[in-house]
Amino acid sequence: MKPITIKSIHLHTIAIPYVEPLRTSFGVEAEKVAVIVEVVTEEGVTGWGESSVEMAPGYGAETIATAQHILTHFVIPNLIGKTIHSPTEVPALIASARGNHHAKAGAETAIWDALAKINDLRLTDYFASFLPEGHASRNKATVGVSIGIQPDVDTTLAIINKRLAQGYTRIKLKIQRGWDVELARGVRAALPDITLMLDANSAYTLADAEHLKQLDAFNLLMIEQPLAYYDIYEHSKLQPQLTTPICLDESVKSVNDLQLALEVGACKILNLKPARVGGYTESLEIYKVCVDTQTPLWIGGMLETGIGRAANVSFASLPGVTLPCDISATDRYFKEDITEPPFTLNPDSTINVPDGAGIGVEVIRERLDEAKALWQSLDPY
Ligand code: OSB
Ligand code: MG
Repeated sequence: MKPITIKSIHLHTIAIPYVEPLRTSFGVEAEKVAVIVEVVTEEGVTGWGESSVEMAPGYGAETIATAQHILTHFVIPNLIGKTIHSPTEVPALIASARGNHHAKAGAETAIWDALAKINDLRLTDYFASFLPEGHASRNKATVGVSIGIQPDVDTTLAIINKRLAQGYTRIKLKIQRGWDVELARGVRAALPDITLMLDANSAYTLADAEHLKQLDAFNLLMIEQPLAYYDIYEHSKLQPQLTTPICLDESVKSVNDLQLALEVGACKILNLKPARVGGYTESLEIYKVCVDTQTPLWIGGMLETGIGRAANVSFASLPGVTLPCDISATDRYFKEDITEPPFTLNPDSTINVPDGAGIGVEVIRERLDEAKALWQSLDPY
């Protein structure tokens, strides 16, 4: 395998208008924002990664400003001039900065991309090379769609029906206090057979257990992150009270968190967002634990641009990812992305892994510049 030597790293803070914002229990943002990481190597290769954070610390603690700060002062200085033989060396190189997983994941992904490109490998095949035999890419990811909080059940049903007609076969609905049991009842009455799940984004406490038990009546695939964003303990008290499987998202930030959660019975399913765990090196460790423990696994999303989406589709195509992922077609998020070609949905609710080396999509410089200009005009801080 050819190594790379890192010559320079450039950050691009961008904003892209959403076609349809996603309202969650923690809020709504009108534009997709992210810090895009561009790694340039001495060999002349450019790698791309996405630090998927939001303007507000509503999902996790990180924001655009923290990602810029941590990358600029504590991550990039530890990478410049380094010769890297394997992307799995990166977490140790940047470990002196604690936490800040979303920020670090952008840099780590860009290095995965650069090393994959210099070795003429698709990212998906590069990931598989770190796994036991039998884990080759399926070349496509099975996906669903995430639907935000709506004003009423009828509006929600209209959106679900639109998504089903487009070919999505797994529907995730965001819920919050006061928008849960009646929603599930209304949707199930109209659509008794669809594959349906709910995501609470930490809207409840353990004191809501009796209330949440009502959701067991609606044949849900899972309920995602009902309790606090940092909690494993109380989820282990809630899971035995529900027949609906709990899926953790926010509170699993490492392979250790997952091992703890499985040992105490806090969840039966994992939503792995590579960004949330610091990138793909840690994601591969989590993947192996899920395979070994036969824990159903899927890849979550943060409404990524094509850069983050391409890497996530590449990972989601691995066979240990057993449930439909939160990775939808480009047109569900944006009129125009900063990459080409767009991701499209196949009739079997899958999205293809791009053909080219690395992330396999091309960053369009003029669109990146436009997205940077939109960020500058927003100036939300
Ligand atoms: O909890 O899964 C989540 C988006 C932003 C922050 C948190 C979440 C989400 C999604 C998006 O559900 C799913 C997607 O990218 O399509
Ligand atoms: Mg979630």
